[in-house]
Amino acid sequence: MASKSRRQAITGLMAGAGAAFMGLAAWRFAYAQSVREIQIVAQRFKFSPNIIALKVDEPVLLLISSLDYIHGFHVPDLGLRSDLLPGLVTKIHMTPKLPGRLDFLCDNFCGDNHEEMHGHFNVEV
Ligand SMILES: [Cu+2]
Repeated sequence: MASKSRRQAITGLMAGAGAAFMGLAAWRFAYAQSVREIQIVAQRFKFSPNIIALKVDEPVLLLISSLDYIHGFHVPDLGLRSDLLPGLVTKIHMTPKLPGRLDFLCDNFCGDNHEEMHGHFNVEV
């Protein structure tokens, strides 16, 4: 009797874990379907594009490539930054929560016109 109920408990646990896994898989699939991908190219001394429209609560995946240097990608208002290694695609997930302008900039000194290397997101409702 005890072993039967334990077996039922274990079966129940496995079913629960399976359901949780399926739920996670479904969520990941739904997220992958809905996330908008935005390609950004970094090279001395610009980001292309450098003005990007976003929507509040819309998840996006930034795919950032550097062509020539380990530039930085920094969004001060979100406390978000990453190094951009040439030859790799740097992936950054973000979902803006407020409308307005979000500046981004290169924060790795990359040469004489480094200060010109910046852009911004326009986040609209
Ligand atoms: Cu740079």
